[in-house]
Amino acid sequence: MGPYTITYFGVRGRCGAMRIMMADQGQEWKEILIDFADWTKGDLKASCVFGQLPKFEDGGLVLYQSNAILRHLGRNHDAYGKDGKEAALIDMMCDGVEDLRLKYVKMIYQEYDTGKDQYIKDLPNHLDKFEAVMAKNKTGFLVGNKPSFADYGLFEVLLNHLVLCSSCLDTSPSLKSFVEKMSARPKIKAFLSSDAYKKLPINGNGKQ
Ligand code: GTS
Repeated sequence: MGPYTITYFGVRGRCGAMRIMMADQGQEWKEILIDFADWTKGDLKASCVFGQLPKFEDGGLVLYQSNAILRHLGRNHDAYGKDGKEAALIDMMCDGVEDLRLKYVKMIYQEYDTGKDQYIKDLPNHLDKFEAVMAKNKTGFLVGNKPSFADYGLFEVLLNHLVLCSSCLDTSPSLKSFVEKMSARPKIKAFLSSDAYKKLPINGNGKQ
């Protein structure tokens, strides 16, 4: 597979899940980090289909939209379910993760000082849905019996939430065990302790 190249700003942001996924799949990739101050100066922004990053290259294929990139990786690395029904459920869970990510991003970028406490109070209501799916499936993954791209997305968004509130999974035993097991997968463990991962802030505004 590949070679893969990610072009993105120097944050985990919307590339957190795909990086963890590629690391776990034993897939190497190249990073091109863009300084936000230079972003609008050249022609990169104008060349991006939606005027935004991340940009992902798989050989000659150029992709934008982080969830489309995750799906592409899911297809390439057999992490998109065993059949069409599992794939549909994985898509559904990916969209559910996206809804949570959007709430998180809105709080981080627009309401951190005024809305963080309320966000944390409301969090069990959002996490309960994932807890119920995880508990029902009983395999330690959202769908099927191995990690899909939706699991990597959920894992990464939960890591961010644990930074926001270290006790946020205390009432979600299945999610807590999921995060522990994903974190202990050898290639994920190595990636999470690498400088490449640790040097990048979670978000572009320094809030977390
Ligand atoms: N839906 C897109 C995706 O999932 O990839 C959103 C991409 C996006 O919002 N990119 C932001 C961007 O390019 C950076 S970040 O929010 O991912 O950190 N911003 C610069 C700009 O000019 O819009």
